[in-house]
Amino acid sequence: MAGIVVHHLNNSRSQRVLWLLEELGLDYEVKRYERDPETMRAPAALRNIHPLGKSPIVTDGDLVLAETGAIVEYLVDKYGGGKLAPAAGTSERLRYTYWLHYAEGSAMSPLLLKLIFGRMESAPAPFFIRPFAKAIARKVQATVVDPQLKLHLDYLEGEISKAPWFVGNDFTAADIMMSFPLEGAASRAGLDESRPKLMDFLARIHARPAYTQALERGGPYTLLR
Ligand SMILES: N[C@@H](CCC(=O)N[C@@H](CS)C(=O)NCC(=O)O)C(=O)O
Repeated sequence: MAGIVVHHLNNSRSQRVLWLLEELGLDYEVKRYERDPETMRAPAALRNIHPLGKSPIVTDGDLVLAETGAIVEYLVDKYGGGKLAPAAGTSERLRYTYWLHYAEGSAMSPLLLKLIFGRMESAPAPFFIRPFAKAIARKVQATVVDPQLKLHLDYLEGEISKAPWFVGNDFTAADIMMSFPLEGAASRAGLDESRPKLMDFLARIHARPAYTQALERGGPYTLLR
C-alpha cells in the first residue's frame, strides 16, 4: 500500500505540509499540480483526489485527507512520536490547538479579502465601470479589511513577543500552521519591520533547514499578491 502522498499545488498552503514532513524526517511522495496562470485555480485533476479539488490533500494508504489543520494533526499524532506537539492535557496543548485552528479559521479571512479587493482595484473592466469598481474596492479595504488586518497583526505581534514560538519556548506544528498567514501578510497586507517580532519569526522559520528542504521538494513558492 502506498505511503504518504502530498498532492501539492504550486504557491500554496500545501507548502506547510511538506515542511512538516521534513521537520518530522518522514518519507513521502509529492504529486505536483500547477495553478492556472490566469485564474490561479487548481487544475481539475485535483478533484479526482478530493471533491473540492483544493490543496493540500494527503493520501496515506486508503485515507484521503484535506484541510491543512486536519492533515497536520493527523501526521503529528500518527507519525510524530511526541515531536512538534505538547503533551495531551497540558495548557500548552490547548494553546497549540488554538493556534492550529486560528491560522485557517481566523487569520486567513481578512487576507483573502485583501487579495480579492486588491485585485478588484486593478482588474480590467469596461471604462464606465472601472472608476466605481475601484472606488468600492478601496472603500471596502479602508473601512473593513485594513482595520481587521491591523487588529490581527497587532494581536500577533503581542503574542509572539511573549515567547520565541506561538505555543511557548518550543517550536511546534502550530508555528508551521501560522507561517502561511504571516507570509501572506508580509507579501500583500503590510506586515513589515514596524512589527519586528513577527518579522523575526519569519526570518527564524525561513532559516530552518527543513523549511529549505521542503522548498526543494515543492518547487516555486511565491505568494499571491
Ligand atoms: N482551509 C483549506 C483551504 C484550501 C485552499 O483553499 N487551498 C488553495 C491553495 S492555497 C487552493 O487549492 N486553491 C485553488 C482553488 O481553489 O482552485 C486548507 O487549509 O486546506
